[in-house]
Order: sequence, then C-alpha cells, then structure tokens
Amino acid sequence: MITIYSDKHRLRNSKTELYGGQLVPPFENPSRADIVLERVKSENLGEVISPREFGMEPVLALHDAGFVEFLQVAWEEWTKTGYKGEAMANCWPARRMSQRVPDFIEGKIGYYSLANETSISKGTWEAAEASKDVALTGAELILSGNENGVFSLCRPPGHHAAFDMFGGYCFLNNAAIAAQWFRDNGIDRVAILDIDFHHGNGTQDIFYQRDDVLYLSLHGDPRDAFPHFSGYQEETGQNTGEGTTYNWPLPPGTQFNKWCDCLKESLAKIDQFEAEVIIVSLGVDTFEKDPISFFKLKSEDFLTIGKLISDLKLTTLFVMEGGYDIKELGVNAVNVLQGFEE
Ligand code: OKP
Ligand code: ZN
Repeated sequence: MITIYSDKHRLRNSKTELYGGQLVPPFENPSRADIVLERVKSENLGEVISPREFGMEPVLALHDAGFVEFLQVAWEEWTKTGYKGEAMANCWPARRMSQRVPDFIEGKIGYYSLANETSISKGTWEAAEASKDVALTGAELILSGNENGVFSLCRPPGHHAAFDMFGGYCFLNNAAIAAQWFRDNGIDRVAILDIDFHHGNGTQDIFYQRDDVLYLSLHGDPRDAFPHFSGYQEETGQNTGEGTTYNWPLPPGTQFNKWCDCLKESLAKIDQFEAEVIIVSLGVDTFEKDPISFFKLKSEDFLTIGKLISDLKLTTLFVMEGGYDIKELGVNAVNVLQGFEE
C-alpha cells in the first residue's frame, strides 16, 4: 500500500493544550506522525510519496471562505496583540447571543472554534494546508487507477473541523475534503467510515443534509466523551440527507467484541448504500492504553478491523486521524492497513 506523507506536519508544533485546567504539552504532536511513518517503513508497507499541492479550491468547495481566511491570518493577528501565549479562544457565540463575526482576533477565534483545548501557533496553517494535500493526493492516486487502498498519513487530523469551526486538534477536514474531491471528479457515492474514538462532528456537519456522502461513526458516547454535543444515535441526517448519517455511541470500557458488532452493522450500511469509494477516518485512540479515551481495543484487534473493511471489496482511502499512545500508535495504525491487505 502506498503512503502519502509530508514533513510539513512538523510545522504544527504548538506548545500548549488546555487540559484539566492546565496548559500541558499537546497530545497531538509531531512524534505521532514520526512513529507511524517509522512503522510503515519498518514493515515495508510500500512506497512513501510526497503530496502535490492542490491549492484552495477543493477546500473552499466545502469550508466557509471567512473561516479559511481566519485560519490563514490567525497567528499573525494574535501576535500583533502582544499576548504572550499561543492563540486560544475564551468566549463563544453561545445560546441567544449575536452570531456576527467580530473584528478583534480574540472574538474571531471564538466565533470560528468549537473548543479551546487547541491553540493556534506559528506554522499551524501551513501544516493544515499540507495535511489536506496529503489526503487529496491519496484520493487522486485512487482515481488514477490501480490502487485498492491508499494511506494518507495526515497530520494535523481533520474530523472535528466543521464548515466554519476548528477544534479538537483539527483545522481543515481532510477526509471531507477528499470526499468532496471524489464527488467533483466523477464518483457518485462516497462513504466515510469514522473509527476514531471521538465523534467526527465536523464531517457529520459538512454532509448532514446531503445524500451523496454517507457518514458512519463509532465513538465514545457524547454523554461521556468529547465533543460532547454531537454523536447521539438519533442524529441521522436532515432534509435530503435524512438517513445517510449513522452513529454508534458506546460507553466507557467498551471492548472489541461489542465494538466489532457495531463495525459490522456499519459495514452492512455501506454495502446497502452501494458506495463506490470508502474513506476511513482512521483513528486508533480506541486502543486500551490511549491516554485520553476509554475503549479497550488491543493491538491485534486493529488487524481484524482492517480485514473486515477489506471484505467490502471497495477502493479505500485511509486518512489518519487520532491516536495518542505514542508508543503503540505506529503498530496500531499499520495493523489496520496490514489487516486490510492480507
Ligand atoms: C481529536 B481526535 C479529554 C478532552 C479531549 C480533545 C480531544 C480531541 C481528539 N478530557 N479533548 O478525534 O482524536
Ligand atoms: Zn480521536
């Protein structure tokens, strides 16, 4: 399997995450991509290639233009204020408040964010830009023919990024951008299977009213897990999109057998939908030792997941999302890919 990877992920290297009332070194840091790439190489998974640049058109096909511009200038505007730390939101257009976009960066960052653990730092935009190119290059490789499966080693991740909001370590929604690119390049039906521990509220948001992109997610129950305000089972899509969103919220302590039953249900939905291409939002923070999650999957389970996905016999683009147990992250992510290829 070919891997798409860019060193530019390193430009996303913030120093602070707001966690438990403290500013801590971010869980989502450059060592994550390093360890996955190392495993790709040591297992001889296949060629590793660099992305090409796609520009902004595929991004503006689904993200808000004002939001994208905000991401581009946020760091510069923040540094101009004289603030000493990294850029983080501290107020939002909450219930019954004005939804106008403020002028001052501190207002704008609240307007364009859904959470505030994620600081914007120098280089964040450049890394986010490269990350979507990693996803798009994977999509292009698939359409150019002969690949059954491609691995886009994206970093920063994307599935929390909504139409006009960043947060949850995500800025641009890499998987959604790839899905839209497939749609704009002759693919009629795309399925996005999100197996990251967290609900992909951003991906769901983007395709909620559309029936051409099926979104399915297995995740920690929002009553107990981030992003807390998205991912309930009754969220099934709206208008034209009614019935093309499926959520499997699962409780703390969920083990593989239970999780796997839900995976099989989701795969059956993809089959019924008659998807032409599947994008897997590949998070491995379902791992038992993940420091910020509460499922109990073991390393060998990731092989089984890959195998089950391959049973669909569909062209598959794997897009890296979360996974924070750095030690086993490479093994777990590559296990899915090897299980798929077996
Ligand atoms: C990004 B991805 C834990 C708070 C978690 C943010 C998690 C973002 C996960 N107490 N905060 O889906 O892996
Ligand atoms: Zn996650």
